Amino acid sequence: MSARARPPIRTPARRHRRAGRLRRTTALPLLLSALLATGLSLSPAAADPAPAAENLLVDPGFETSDGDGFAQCWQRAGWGDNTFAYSLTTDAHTGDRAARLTVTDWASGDRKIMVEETAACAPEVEPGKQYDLAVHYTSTTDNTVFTAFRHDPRQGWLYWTDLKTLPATGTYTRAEVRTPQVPEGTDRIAWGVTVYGGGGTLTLDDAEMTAVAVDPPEEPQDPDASGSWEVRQMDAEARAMHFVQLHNGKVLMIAGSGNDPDRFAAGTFTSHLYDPATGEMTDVDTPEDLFCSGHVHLEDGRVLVMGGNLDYPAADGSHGYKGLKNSYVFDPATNEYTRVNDMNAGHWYPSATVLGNGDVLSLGGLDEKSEGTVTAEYFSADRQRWLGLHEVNQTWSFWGLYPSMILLQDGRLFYSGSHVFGNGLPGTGASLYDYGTGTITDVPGLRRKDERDQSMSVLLPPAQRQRVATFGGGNVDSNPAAHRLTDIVDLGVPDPAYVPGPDLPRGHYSDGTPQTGDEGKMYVSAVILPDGTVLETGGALHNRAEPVHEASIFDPTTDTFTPVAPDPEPRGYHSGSLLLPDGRVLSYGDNPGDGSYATTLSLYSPPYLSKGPRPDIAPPSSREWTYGTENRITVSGGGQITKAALVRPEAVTHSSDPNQRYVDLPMTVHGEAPGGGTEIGLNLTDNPNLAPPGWYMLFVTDANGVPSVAEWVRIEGEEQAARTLRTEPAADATSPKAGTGDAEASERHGRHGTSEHGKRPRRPARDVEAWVDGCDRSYGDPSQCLPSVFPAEVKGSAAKCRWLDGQGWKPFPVHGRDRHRLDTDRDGTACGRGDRGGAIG
Ligand SMILES: [Cu+2]
Repeated sequence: MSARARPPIRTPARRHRRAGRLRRTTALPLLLSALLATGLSLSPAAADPAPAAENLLVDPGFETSDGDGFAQCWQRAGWGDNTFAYSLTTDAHTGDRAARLTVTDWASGDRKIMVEETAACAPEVEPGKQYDLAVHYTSTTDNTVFTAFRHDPRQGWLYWTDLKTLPATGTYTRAEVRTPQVPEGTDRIAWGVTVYGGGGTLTLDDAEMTAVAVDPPEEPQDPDASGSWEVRQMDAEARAMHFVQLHNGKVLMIAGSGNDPDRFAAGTFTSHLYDPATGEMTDVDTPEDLFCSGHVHLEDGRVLVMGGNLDYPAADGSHGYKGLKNSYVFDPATNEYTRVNDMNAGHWYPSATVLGNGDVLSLGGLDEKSEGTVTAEYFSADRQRWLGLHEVNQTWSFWGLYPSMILLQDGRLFYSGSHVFGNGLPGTGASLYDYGTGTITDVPGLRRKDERDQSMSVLLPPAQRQRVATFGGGNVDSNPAAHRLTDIVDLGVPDPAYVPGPDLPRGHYSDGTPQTGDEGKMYVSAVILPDGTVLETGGALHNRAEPVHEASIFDPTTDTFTPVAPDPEPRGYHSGSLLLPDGRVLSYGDNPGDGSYATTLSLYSPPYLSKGPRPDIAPPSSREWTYGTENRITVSGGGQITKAALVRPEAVTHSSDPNQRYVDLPMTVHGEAPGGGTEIGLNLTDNPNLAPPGWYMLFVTDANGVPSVAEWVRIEGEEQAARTLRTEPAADATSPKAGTGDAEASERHGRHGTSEHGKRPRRPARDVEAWVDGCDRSYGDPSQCLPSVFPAEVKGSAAKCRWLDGQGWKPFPVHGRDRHRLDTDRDGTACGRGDRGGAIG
């Protein structure tokens, strides 16, 4: 088995765009109302567990012929290059017949036995409800999986999700799985069992589909649905902008020189360990200036840190920031950094994405000469080292700074268009990148792609849905007012395109003034929460100025924002947020233009923490999980469990954490556990690209929407499966077209899209302005950032000085050319007393 795509069987239906499904309401979450409705409609009989629930399937035992060699309401579906045979066999579990599928000569694709996608056969379902699916089966192959499709009255049939792997068995075995909550806009579902990869014989009989009776949720105990913030003073000056959640519960805070050239000159590089339970901070010896490095969790929970700051820009503008080649591994067991081999080029602001095989791909940033690096870097988990220049597939593309590169289920990377500093990339500003083939395909639809500087992208829950949202953004070079735009792309369809999502809700500035019109924010933080929603918080209107206090929760089942209590602290440049294992969110940082740095941390308790008792997961008997297996846990307390998920711990900086993901775990409810509580089987996907190996936070959420505290579990990479790097284009429907579209895109990007790896001529590094971060260094102290371009409404010397005053600036020195004419009396101090009165106003 290799990491692979699981393409749809219904390609035409899936080609439909999702336009029109997005709503703009911010009313009571639809999920809650759906649950309430479900609860209220329960009859007394349904609340009693004794009577068997109604089987919703037509001909569940494959007994009635459809007159065409198969059973009524069951279809023979599939695609790709393979040989297959369907039959009805008398080798039945009960009754006279069972359905059989034999696949031989498999080269690609899959074959399925599944419920017919018609109104007469596919059961009606209610959004928000869950369903138990079961079947008796025998199989000669492990490459089988429950697959579900859903029907949207406007878009037709759509692939929904894979649910559970069915291991090979020679005797009839019952397999059962509970679906996730049915998404809004779904009126029917169809499902079946897929055989993919290799070959084999699958026999099915006595299928069942029953609605899950849900206990009415408890009334929320706290009528305030906004959540609450606690602000803590740090007990050490940290100036950290890299926050990494470790699997021992601590948070690694990396500052390096903390964006302070004086500390850089003094060789003062710092990191701290933060304990959210006690608030305690511990120093960590930091070998190098890891300011502006990249970071990602390795499979064993250690943190790979790459690149960082070789030098600050020269005051005379002769060079800009320079990137380090160095790389370190931080080990939570010893709290030490250990050096690994250098990368092939320097990287200041590199990306870091863990792949399905546990390897890491790092792209972009500035090199040792302060130029945009075009060298891709590849860390081998097996060899625990960065590969040499020509061991890595090079496209010699410049990906920008902190490009958001998100791993998709077929092994490709999605460049979301979210990045740091200045304009987006040429073309549409978003693309699909196939590392194996070096193919880069533009993805259209991202609005204002040149104003996505310090926007934030997130792979929306669940990862299986393959949707990415990009929130807000600005541009430090042109310094427009940051916007409110949110765009969403469904990457599970053949030709993905961003479509508009709901605008970010408007917030307030620090003085209480409300935002108006299109005013939005850059420096956005987006954090996946344990209940499958996303908290969006923090940000500012302009380059290192005018913090916006606004937070809201995005619900990916309805595509709506619900405003919640905002962080009382400003969280602009060099801020970030991450999910803690107890379900709270930690927000940090703010590094405005005057060079100061936030000394507080904010802890957000989402509304679900004041909605009643929390379910509790007993410590799992095994914390080592493997792909395609069912893992049993015991849950007690709280309400009925409706969902379970693995959430990857964050390693976030600069509004970027492309590895953040929420992997849905379809459940099999096994009933009362021997020692009390409920025993639940959690089915882990067999696709490592959906859940790369490593430590995850396991959460369950009850019918009341209350999540548990996390238990830590580790997904172990399967040696052969996971280590196979995908080197071929995605199969059939999901593959990027190799034709003219690609060539055009490559042309626009200045990239070579067709020649073989290793033979591509090396392209030169990209010239990047010395003042890439939008700061005019002729003014102020080295740590300060006077905007190269002032906000549009701030015109004239006096107005600029008044505006700076409002942003906390004191009179400051002028070193070079006084481009903004802030030192009108030419005494070497800008915005001093003599510069204010008579200035050009
Ligand atoms: Cu930075």
